[in-house]
Amino acid sequence: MLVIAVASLVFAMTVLVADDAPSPTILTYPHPKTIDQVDDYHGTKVADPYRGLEDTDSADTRAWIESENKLTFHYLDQIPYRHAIHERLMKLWNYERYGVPEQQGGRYFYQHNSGLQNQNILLVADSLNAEPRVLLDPNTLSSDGTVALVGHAVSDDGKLLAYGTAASGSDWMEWRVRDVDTGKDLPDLIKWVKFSGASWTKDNKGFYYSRYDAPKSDTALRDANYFHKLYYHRLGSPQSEDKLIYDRPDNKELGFGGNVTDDGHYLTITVWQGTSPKNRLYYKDLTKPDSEVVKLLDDFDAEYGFVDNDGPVFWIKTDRDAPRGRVIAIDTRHPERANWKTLVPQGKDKLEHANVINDSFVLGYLKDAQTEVRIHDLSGKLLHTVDLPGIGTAEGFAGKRKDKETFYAFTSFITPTTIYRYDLPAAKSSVYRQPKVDFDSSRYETKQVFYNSKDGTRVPMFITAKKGLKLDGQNPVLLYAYGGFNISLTPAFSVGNAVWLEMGGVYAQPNLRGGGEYGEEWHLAGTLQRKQNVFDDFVAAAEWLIANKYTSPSKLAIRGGSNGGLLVGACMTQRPDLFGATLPAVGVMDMLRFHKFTIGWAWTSDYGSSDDPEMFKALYAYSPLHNLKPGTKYPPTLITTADHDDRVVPGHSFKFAATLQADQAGPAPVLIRIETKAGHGAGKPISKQIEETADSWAFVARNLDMQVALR
Ligand code: X98
Repeated sequence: MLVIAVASLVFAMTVLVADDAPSPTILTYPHPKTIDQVDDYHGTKVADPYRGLEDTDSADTRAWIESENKLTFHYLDQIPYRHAIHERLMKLWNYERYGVPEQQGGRYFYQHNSGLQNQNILLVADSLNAEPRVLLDPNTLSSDGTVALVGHAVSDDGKLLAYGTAASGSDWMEWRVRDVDTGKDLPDLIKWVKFSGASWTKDNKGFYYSRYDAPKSDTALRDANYFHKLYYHRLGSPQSEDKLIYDRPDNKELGFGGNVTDDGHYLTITVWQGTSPKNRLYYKDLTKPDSEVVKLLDDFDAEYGFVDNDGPVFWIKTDRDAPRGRVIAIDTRHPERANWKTLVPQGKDKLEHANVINDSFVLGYLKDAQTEVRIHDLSGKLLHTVDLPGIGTAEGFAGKRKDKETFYAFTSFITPTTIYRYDLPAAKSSVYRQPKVDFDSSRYETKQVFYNSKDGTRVPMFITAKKGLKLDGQNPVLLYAYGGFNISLTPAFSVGNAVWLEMGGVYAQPNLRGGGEYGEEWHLAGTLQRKQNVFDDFVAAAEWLIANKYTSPSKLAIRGGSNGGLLVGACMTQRPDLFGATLPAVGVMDMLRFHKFTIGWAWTSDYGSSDDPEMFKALYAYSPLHNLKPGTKYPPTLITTADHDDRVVPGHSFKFAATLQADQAGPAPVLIRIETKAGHGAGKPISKQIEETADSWAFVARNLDMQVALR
């Protein structure tokens, strides 16, 4: 039975769908070629029959991708309310959005989207309230919106824009330079940039950036990235003449980020080894021609984030002896540890962000995963706390020491991102840009609960649902988390989640160990041999939601992307009974081989590596690919990935999908949706985001047996 009722209100269409589609049929899956690949890990033999799927360009893999997509889209096409979900997503997404303004040379630069533009455009205004003009519209760079603006840097005088674009979602970028007055590009072109921004010298004659050597083969989307190099590009010269500033031919894993200090005196060089938050900090005196690189902090013993400098005194945000962070001063003339001064000591909240504006420290903290911003004077004394518009996430707060204003974006699960201007001398926020979204946030509320994980650790979880929710164990719940890499998951509005709420769903977001919400101890508690804690925290969140009558296993969906895709993969293999649907997106599924592709080696600080016998045991125990068991009834699963994902190569999802399809003993569908001309997620065109979200929600709704009622 299909009932479609159109309400009389002009803009509100109600689509009620009682889905009594035929009882599930077992799907017939494509059979990819298998080989007798067996690897020996420290004496343990591990088969990898679908190894061929790692070669995403082979004819066999291409044929398999085509068959899988055909099956997936055939399944999705039959879900009656998929189209209505798509329509509602389109309608809700269609609102004017602004980014956080950045002021350079008196001009204001910010991103803007009129609603459904595939890519945000970059606007410039000659003063705060002047009419802006388009400086760069990435939508003109491709016919299908697959070229994105992924980085930019404006020169201090506001006259030049260095900008990086990426095609089809790849991490590889090309950088160009645009004249802000004329809106025309200069001839400069820089290729093979990855994991880099750009930082202008104060004479506006060039900028620092980092890159790799041009790949020698046509497998640039899979090959490991080593030997990062820091360069200076002088405007008007070809890339071949760029000056190599720093590289380390003796250590292929070191990476470099160059940044010119606001006073123009120094180039700071942040040295990283993978995604570990620990870094080295070097600098170079730019006032002296060909000055040497000084190794200020060279121990990789903690995070050292350069904040600003007062002449030779560097202000640094560090977690050295302060896992939740503090601000220190290091006099570069006497840099010995004994001379360091603590300006803002560690407190009970996690210090996430530090900047110097209006001769004061603007410090962003996380208090149980919610933002608090405090202003301290330059001696470290607390002056006041910024009055934020609510409980949620506030990000931005960029500026220079003498600036009197800064801007920030405020968002929560039910508050679309609003841009505020903060007047520092007056200590006052005012709305700069307020979006108008066709979403009635007054019908919903967010609660934060705390639950105990398997080992008794107290874990926070945000739950957003309609007001007056009945706790009868029957609510469809979408449980989403990340749990790794020191990344904090804080409240944010998303159109996809808003539509999920409108569909009658509950959205739950726990802050698992491995994240950065409570500092480095919390992060480390979810790494290496302790990674199982992350999965235990997620499973405990699911069990809490069930025990507290929010939902039941057949009504509970889990979703996560990237490291969160691993989370979903590990949890569904460990507890196939606990979930009604699973959505692992762009996940790391082969924990024995992830380090062999692109930047995968960089994640060994969180994961360890199968090259190490002890870590092999730990990884093999939870690796999603290696813990699928034939004859198991797995929950309905929609795996998503994309052909140009060079962060987590799609081979992970391909091998996981093929194995899961082969091992599935139950009637639930196991599908893989492979997006084309797309990557890990950054820069994905809105049209593709809408299609993918509609397909995911339709799949979940169908499998949780939801009565979809959309406004
Ligand atoms: C990354 O792999 C981030 C990739 N990456 C960057 C940038 N710098 C890096 C430095 C070292 C290692 C990786 C770096 O993007 C970068 C710097 C400046 C400007 C732009 C980029 N991440 C992990 C990831 O994607 C966790 C989040 C970031 N994973 C995928 C971990 C497992 C799955």
